[in-house]
Amino acid sequence: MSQDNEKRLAAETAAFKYVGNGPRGRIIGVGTGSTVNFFIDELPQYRDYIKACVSSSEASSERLRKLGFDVMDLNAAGRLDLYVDGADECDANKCLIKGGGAALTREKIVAAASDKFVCIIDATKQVEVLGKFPLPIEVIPMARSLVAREITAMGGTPVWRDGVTTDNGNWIIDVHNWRIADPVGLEAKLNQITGIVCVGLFAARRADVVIVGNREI
Ligand code: ABF
Repeated sequence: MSQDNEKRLAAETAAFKYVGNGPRGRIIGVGTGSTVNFFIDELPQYRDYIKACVSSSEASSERLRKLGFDVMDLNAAGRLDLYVDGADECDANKCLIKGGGAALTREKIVAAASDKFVCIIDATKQVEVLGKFPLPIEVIPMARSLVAREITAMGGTPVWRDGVTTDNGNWIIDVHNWRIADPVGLEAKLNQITGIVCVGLFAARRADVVIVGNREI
């Protein structure tokens, strides 16, 4: 099966099982990326089940609005019981690298506000050890070099994603050459560095369910 078909299948499976089988009139959290775009395109057939959405990016909000869904501010929505999003890498413990699309901060906020985080991926995203995909880190622009030096001292190779500004007005550093054997420990350590807004390592709050194609793990 092609990568795109596997993404579409994961999106269809998540929509059917976690939206279509859920209660009606819910507010659901919706992530970002090409797999999530397939998920959004599935949602019109479950319209009765969705009162509104909270989205992790301007791009997803626009796509949802075009399909006639109401997109709410998280502050007004309160706690969500479902969040569906993609990932760049996923290990056997459902720890993730996210942020290839530069939406990691909002994604982490929506994940933190949700009771169930369903991650939809194709098989190419499954890894034994996280880190082949460069780890995205959102930084306050004036702290870019400071953060880069700290990361270098920790053994990573920081590369500024030049030309990219996040939805929050910040910059992204991608950290190459890191074999992330302890995702929880590394996430906690990076969270202590001044100037870092958010780390694209989702380990403390990892996925609850991962759907690969039509397989759930
Ligand atoms: C978001 O979209 C990100 O956290 C991740 O970077 C990306 C995955 O994109 P795709 O589904 O296009 O592979 O979920």
